[in-house]
Amino acid sequence: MKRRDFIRFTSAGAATSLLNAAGLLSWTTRAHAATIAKTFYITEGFINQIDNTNVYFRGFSSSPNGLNVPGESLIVQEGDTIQTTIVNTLNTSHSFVIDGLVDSGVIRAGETRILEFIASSHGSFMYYDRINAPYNRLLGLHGGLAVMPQGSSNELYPGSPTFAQQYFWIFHDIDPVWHDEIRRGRAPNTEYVPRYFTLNGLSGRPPGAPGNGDPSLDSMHDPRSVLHGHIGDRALVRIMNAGLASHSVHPHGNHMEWLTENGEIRPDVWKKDCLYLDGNMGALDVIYPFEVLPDSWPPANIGEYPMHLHSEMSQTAAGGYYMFGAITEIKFE
Ligand SMILES: [Cu+2]
Repeated sequence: MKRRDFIRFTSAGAATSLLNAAGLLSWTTRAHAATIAKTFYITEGFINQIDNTNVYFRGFSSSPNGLNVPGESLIVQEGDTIQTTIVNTLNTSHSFVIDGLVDSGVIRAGETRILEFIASSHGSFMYYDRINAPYNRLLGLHGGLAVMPQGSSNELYPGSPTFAQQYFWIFHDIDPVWHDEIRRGRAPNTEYVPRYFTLNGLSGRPPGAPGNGDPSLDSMHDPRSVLHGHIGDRALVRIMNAGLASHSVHPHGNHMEWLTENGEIRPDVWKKDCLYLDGNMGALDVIYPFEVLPDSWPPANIGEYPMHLHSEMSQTAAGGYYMFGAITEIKFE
């Protein structure tokens, strides 16, 4: 019997164990399975938006006093045992679900539940709360899980095109009226009107705006979201949609290699400029290849390009603040 590793993601150590100095998700293969331990605290709070509205959220947070929306991204290897401890600090019932891998059932108010399950298949997954669906997920109870194929450090699935680095792009859209109704324990009875659009929990803060350049506020400077690399630093992007709005995802500079759609491997890998992302838990896996820009003359191999969504609404906040939506940057260094 081979030695079994036990890896604990603590609240303080989690970010550093997953993100290197540049903010990239790092990964090295292990010859044998490990047990991965992670504690999530279900917490609540208000997040101040650019128009000064305080919007209520709940999250799978890495500390009892924090509020992480989305929850911290996890990366494990196929065959690993994942031991998640869910501490429900709220006075409402919640759950922790990864379709195909684990379903906690109801975790009651104040309850702590330890779940142990095997990461039995590789791919990109959303963990989320399915109680009162989709409301608790919309309030922020969601996050990303990457399961690497066994023994592989550079493939999405065995035989897939290879990559050199990987990211999560978790999109979300927020109707503050719905959030407030759910906070009061009621089911929303108004039409869904998303007012804020986020990428990994943040929106763009264009030059001159409060928070511009602050990586904790500005999605255009958040190292979890900004793709950066040199020519050849092929970037796997695990795209998921926690919100209800569908999107057209458009990174400029290069086309994307389209590997999966809603968990299904594409029969052929196409290169696409824009990709449709379904609302309500749509998912895509793509590789942004960091190639010399195909249409530039003279050939460009450095520069900065946006990733935005091709519906104008998604690029706004509060019904009008343009460039305060779901956007980030791609940096050829
Ligand atoms: Cu575009």
